[in-house]
Order: sequence, then C-alpha cells, then structure tokens
Amino acid sequence: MVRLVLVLGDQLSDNLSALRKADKKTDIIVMAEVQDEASYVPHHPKKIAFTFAAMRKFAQRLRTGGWNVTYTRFDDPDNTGSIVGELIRRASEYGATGVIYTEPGEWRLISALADAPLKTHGLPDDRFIASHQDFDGWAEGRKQLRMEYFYRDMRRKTDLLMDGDKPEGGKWNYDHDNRKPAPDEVDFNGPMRFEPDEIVTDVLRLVEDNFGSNFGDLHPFWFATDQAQARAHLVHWIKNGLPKFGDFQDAMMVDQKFMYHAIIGLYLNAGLLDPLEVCQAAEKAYKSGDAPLNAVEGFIRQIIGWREYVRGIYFREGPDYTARNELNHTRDLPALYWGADTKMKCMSQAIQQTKEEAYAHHIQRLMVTGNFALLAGIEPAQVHEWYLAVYADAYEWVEAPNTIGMSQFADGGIIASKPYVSSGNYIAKMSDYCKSCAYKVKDKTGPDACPFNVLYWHFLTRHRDHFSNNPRMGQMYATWDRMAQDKRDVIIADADAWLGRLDSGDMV
Ligand code: FAD
Ligand code: DLZ
Ligand code: SF4
Repeated sequence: MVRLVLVLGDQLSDNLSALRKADKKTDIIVMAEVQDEASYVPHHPKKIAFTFAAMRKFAQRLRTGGWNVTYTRFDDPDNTGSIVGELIRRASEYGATGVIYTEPGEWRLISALADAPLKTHGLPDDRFIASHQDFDGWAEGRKQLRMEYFYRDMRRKTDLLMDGDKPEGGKWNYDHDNRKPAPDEVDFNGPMRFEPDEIVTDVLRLVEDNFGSNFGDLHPFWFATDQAQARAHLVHWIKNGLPKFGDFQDAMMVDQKFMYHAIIGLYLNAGLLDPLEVCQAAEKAYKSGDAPLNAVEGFIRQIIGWREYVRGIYFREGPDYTARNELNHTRDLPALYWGADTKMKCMSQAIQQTKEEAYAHHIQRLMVTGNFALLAGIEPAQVHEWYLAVYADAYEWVEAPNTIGMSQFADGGIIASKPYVSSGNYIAKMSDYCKSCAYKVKDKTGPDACPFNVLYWHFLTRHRDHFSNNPRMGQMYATWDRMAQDKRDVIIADADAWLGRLDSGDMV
C-alpha cells in the first residue's frame, strides 16, 4: 500500500514528525514548488530563492538517505500550482491511498489540507519546546498571558541556564543590561555568507524569471541553504556575535544592517536549525566563559520564550486573528513601505535594508516600521501582509502575533500590555539615525519636526478613551494634560497636516 508523506518548504528537518512516522520502503515523500505558496503574498525574491534552494537540497538529502522522493519543480509543465493539487496528482500517479503530513504553520494551509479530497492524517509539529496542549494548559485560567512567566516554565522544562531549581546568576531576566545605545563601531562583520552553488544558481535564475518584479533585491544572494551551512553560520555567530548580542540588542546604526544579531530566524523557521540545539550551543559558550550571561540569557529568552510564546498565541487565537483591528485603523499602507522615497532616515534605513536583505532586526521592525504604522493608523491587515511578504523568516505563526499583537495592538492587548509607541526620542536614544535625518528630532512642532513627535501625541489623543485607564499610560496622558492648550493645538494640527501630505502621496 503506497502512502504519500508531505514535506513543506518550512519543514526541512530530519526529525519531522511525518518522516518519523513514515516507512522508507513503501512511502513516497512529496515536495512541491507551487505558485500558491510562492504568491499568497508578494514574497521577497530572496525568501522564495531561499525556500526553493533549501527544498531542493533537502530532497537530495532525503534521497541520499534512502527515501523515495517525488519533487515538483516550479516550472514543471504539469505543476498544478497548489500543495493539495500536487498531492492529488501524485496520489493518482502512484495509486496512493493516503497522505500523512506534519501540521503546517499557517491556518490557510491547515484548512486546505483538512478539506482535501484525500485520506489525510495530520501529525503535531513537535519541533517546538511547547506543544499546543502545553501552551493551552499554561494559559488556561490566566487573566493575562505574560511572556515572562511562560518563559520561566520553558527554562525549567529545558533546564537551560538553571542552577538546580533557580535561574543561573540569580535572576530570570537580564534585559535591564541589554539596552545600551548604539556603540561607536561594530566589530562583527555580520552573518556568514555563502557563494551560490549549482543548485542555488539554478533557483536564482528561476526566481529572477518568475518573481523578478516583486519588492526586494535577489542579488547578492548569500543565505545558507542546507543544515551544514546553517550550522557553520551559527558557530561563526556564537564565537563572534553572541558576546555583544545582549549589550546592543536594541541598538540601530546607519548602514549596520545586522549589528550583533544572529540572523537565524529564517534557518530555525525553515527547519534547518533546531531551537534546542541553538540554545544549548549558546549556553555552552556561557559555561566556557566565551559569552556573558546577559547575552546568553537574552538570546535564549528570544527562542524558548518569545518564539514559543507567539506560536502558542497564534494557534490558541485561531484563524481570525489576522483580521483583528481593535483600534479601527483604516489608512492604506503608504508607498514608502515599498521603497518610495522618504525623508525619514530611520524608515529609509529599515526599509532599504529590508529590500536588500529580506532582513531587519527586531527593534527596526517594532520601533521603526511598526511604530510608524501604529502612530499613522495604518490598517493592521495591510501591515501584517507587508511583514509576511518582505522578511525571509516570515511565516504566519510567528509573524502575525508579532505584527497584529505586539506591534499594532490590533488584538486588544493579548500580547502587549500597552502599545509599543514612541516619539522620536526613543529612536534618537537607541540609534544614530537622527543625526543624518532631514527632520529634527528635537523639534516638537514646525516644518522640520520629527514626524514621530507629532504623530505620537496624535495617536494618544485619538485613542484616549481606549488607553487613559491603562495604568502604564497614565504618565503620558498627564504630560499631555500639563501642556498649554495652544501648544497641544499646534501639535495636532501639524500631525493632521503631515498625515494629509502622506495621504496625498507627497514625499514625506
Ligand atoms: P535575533 O535578534 O538574533 O534573535 C534570535 C532568535 O530569537 C530569532 O531568530 C527568533 O527565532 C527568536 N526571536 C526573537 N524575537 C522574537 C519574537 N518577537 N518572536 C519570535 N521569535 C523571536 N520573527 C520571525 O521569526 N518571523 C517573522 O515573520 C517575524 N515578524 C516580526 C514582525 C514584527 C512586526 C516584529 C516586531 C517582530 C517580528 N519577528 C519575527 C520577531 C523578530 O523581529 C525576529 O525573529 C528577528 O528580528 C529575527 O532576526 P534574528 O534571527 O537576527 O534574531
Ligand atoms: C514560503 C514558501 C514558498 C515561497 N514556497 C513554497 C513552495 O513552493 N512549496 C512549499 O511546500 N512551501 C513553500 N513555502 C513555505 C510554505 O508557504 C509554508 O509551509 C506554509 O506557509 C506553512 O507555514
Ligand atoms: Fe526618524 Fe525622527 Fe530621527 Fe528622523 S528625526 S531619524 S524621522 S526619529
């Protein structure tokens, strides 16, 4: 009896549950490059190239390991264009009676597989530390789902940075030490870069031909595309980037695209690296004295804390999560997100490097592009689609809670206890962007005033009913209320005028 085993483009892991369940002798692995997956949002060309190249190499690895793999290339004339279409085609070709698969990371595909006219059997994706049941068990009965408490449970569960039942060093969280402003220089040369081999070169040609007009630069392409390369990159980063990762985790600098960040989100999310393996490697660096505790704890918290937590929220909240719009924001995403000129240095830096590398680090995503979208009142669904399209590490299970929840407060505060909004002051403190910006961060009103300064107050006043009772925001409203009325009037008038120029398509 022939059975099909589906392996998706972000399931490139040897220990995938569907592979563990499969039988090498009789089952057939199905992998497929399809139009639907490559175009449900206008993915960055580097993301498509990474996915296809990594899929082709993983298929080769499986074949070498003795698996029978049927692989559909994007330009196969018989390609049906969808995952379900390819399963139906292969089922009829091989006379297969059933399909097993590991749960996809997006509701869209979960329902497509559930509705497929095939005998399908889904298995949990257990490449995570917390199962859906673990997360739901933790969340049940809690008024607030704060990441910090979930994270502590994950530390206990994994035994990472534990000293018996106490946290290593006496504290669970060293975030307080991880907010240093931009340094004078960065002595880390960024991620390990890989020359395209034959497989990658073929894929680059295909992506150029079919997706060349999507937003984003395909060349130079330097991502790792298999496990061995991803591991080499990880080792390189742990030695050279991790020691200062904590100190400068929130800092931003002109022309420093990577700072001390790990650039491993895309490898973890595609399955080329395992989260526990990555954390254990970082812990080892701490134990051998090669990286300080604030860096290693901060890094491990991002992975066993935030990454697991947002996944729990995505699956707990259900398929309508991406449509939420608590603050009723309706403005269209401005063209500057797709590379139109802007005078705002922080925005142009974050968006230009996104275009070049399909990458921006967390604070650029949260406190620059995300902060701006929230202050300007952009419709969250459009913001969500943008983040899902432009980053190489973007899949809905991890992107949507970060965008809809953490960044846009569109879920009404499930993830964030208050909106992540700031005036230009925060960006001035954490970056050197403002020094070379056409706007003046010190100007609170007037033609040269930093737009974040006026939009910040515009946001707070237009949502006063929503936030004035939030204990974490009382201070902000008290500051506003102490301002002279005529000053307040000018701020709001300046913000309205600025938004008017944005809506008219003027260069802002
Ligand atoms: P580092 O800063 O070096 O951190 C190491 C790892 O920790 C990351 O690779 C990631 O796996 C994990 N991590 C860190 N922060 C988070 C977080 N908030 N949520 C989940 N995992 C985290 N991350 C994605 O993986 N995919 C996304 O599509 C995505 N979209 C985002 C959208 C917005 C609006 C925001 C504010 C954040 C988003 N993040 C997303 C989280 C975070 O910005 C990225 O994980 C990180 O920037 C990836 O770069 P890195 O590998 O250099 O991470
Ligand atoms: C991101 C992506 C792209 C661009 N293309 C494919 C593809 O052609 N075939 C495939 O199996 N997977 C692809 N992926 C990853 C899927 O979109 C991902 O598996 C789902 O969104 C679920 O997370
Ligand atoms: Fe951004 Fe304002 Fe600073 Fe310019 S002055 S870089 S717009 S925060």
